[in-house]
Amino acid sequence: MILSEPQQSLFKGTSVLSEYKKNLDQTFVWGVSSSAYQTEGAYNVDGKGPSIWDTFTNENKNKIKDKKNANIACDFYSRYEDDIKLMQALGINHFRFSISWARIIPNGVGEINPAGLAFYDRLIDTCLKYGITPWVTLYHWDLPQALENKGGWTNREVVHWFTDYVSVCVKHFGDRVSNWMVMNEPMVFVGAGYFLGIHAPGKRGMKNFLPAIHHAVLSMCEGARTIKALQPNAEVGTTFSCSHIEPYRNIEKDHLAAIKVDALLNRMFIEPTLGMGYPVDVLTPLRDIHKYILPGDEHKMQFEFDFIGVQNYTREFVKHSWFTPYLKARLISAPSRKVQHTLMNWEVYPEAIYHMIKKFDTYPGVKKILITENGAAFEDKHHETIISDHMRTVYLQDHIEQVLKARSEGSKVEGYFVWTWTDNFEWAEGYHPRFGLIYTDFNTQKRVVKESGLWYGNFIRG
Ligand code: GCO
Repeated sequence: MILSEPQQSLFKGTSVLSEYKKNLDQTFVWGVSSSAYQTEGAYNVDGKGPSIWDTFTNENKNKIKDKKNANIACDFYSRYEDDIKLMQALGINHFRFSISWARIIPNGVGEINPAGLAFYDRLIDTCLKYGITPWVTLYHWDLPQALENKGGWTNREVVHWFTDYVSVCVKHFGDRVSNWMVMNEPMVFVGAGYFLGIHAPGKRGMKNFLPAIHHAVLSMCEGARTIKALQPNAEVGTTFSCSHIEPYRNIEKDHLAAIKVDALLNRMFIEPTLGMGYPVDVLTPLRDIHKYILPGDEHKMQFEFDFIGVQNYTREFVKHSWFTPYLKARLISAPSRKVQHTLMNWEVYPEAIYHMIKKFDTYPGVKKILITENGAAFEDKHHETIISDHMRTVYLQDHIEQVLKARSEGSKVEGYFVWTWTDNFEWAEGYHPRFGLIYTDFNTQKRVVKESGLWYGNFIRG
């Protein structure tokens, strides 16, 4: 897509950013991210089995803010080719998407669905045809419902179910896919799905949370080993959510609360994989996780990932709170602090991503970092020919600047993916918060490039 002169000048970005970009080598990866459940739709066609998100959204309508589901979502299942063509037109060469386990193996274990494999064959082949490198996430939260009926992530058997599924994918797609991410944000799907009950499958409490954490860690590492065994040259990563954490007041109680929240949100999943064990020394209420660790697990729960995906959006302030069970800590929201925030009520604080890169960079076992998600939900303004989303453009510019600053100081960050390509289904928040570079009209499925999309494409192309 070619921009007119006035459009180009709109999108210059900061001069610091341009300087960083100029000095960057060609190998830095610029891409966009998405996930299967949030975009594909086609929830029950061509032999796909139901996932926990199909059940959660269709059976518990009150769990989702606008009572919607992703049965259709962006209809990416039929529109993928147009979306990829548009990606190419903007100059985006790297696309991160996920595979739906229940499309490949409808019951989670056993029989494989050829139509499911065929869909991802078409998708991957189309990416390659348009010069776009696929980055594939194997698990972005949509567990087959049949496996949830047997306990889901709380059942240790899930490790075998998962590695079997991973091996089907790698055997089938490994000739064309060389960048894999085993999981997306385990803390979020385990915390929100098996402790707070606000995401699928809606389970709560320590008795679900602790086994789900441990089985997710085992699956992440055993899944990664499965990929490497079948495809030794593959680049194998996994992704972690994280927020920069600060104490609300400069008092000891808040400092201690911040240490606990940091351990829970930022350290719980990466540290065991690096051989450091769970951070239960500061998270004493989670000590019982040891009940689920069997002899031999110490090795199974470690893996030397080729890269880790860091997913950051904001920072959080933490205050001591007697009333919060277990943690005795609570987050002070951005609106109540009266600071600039997105439609998710997340503070806009670009330095957070810099701090997170530095934090992960100091772990000796981390070989390479990619920012696999960063982006923002803001209100879009519709004009006749263009959708203006200046706030998103500025958000991206400021965050990318921080990423490149960390890199210029020697941090091993080697790529950046915007969350997200098209507006899509934002889990329990429904369709209201739009994160896309591309506007989706959910009635007609028409796509319109937003200003942020034009800027990002222009920026990548230099
Ligand atoms: C996540 C998921 C995405 C979200 C995004 C915005 O990281 O939570 O990967 O699916 O849509 O982060 O909340």
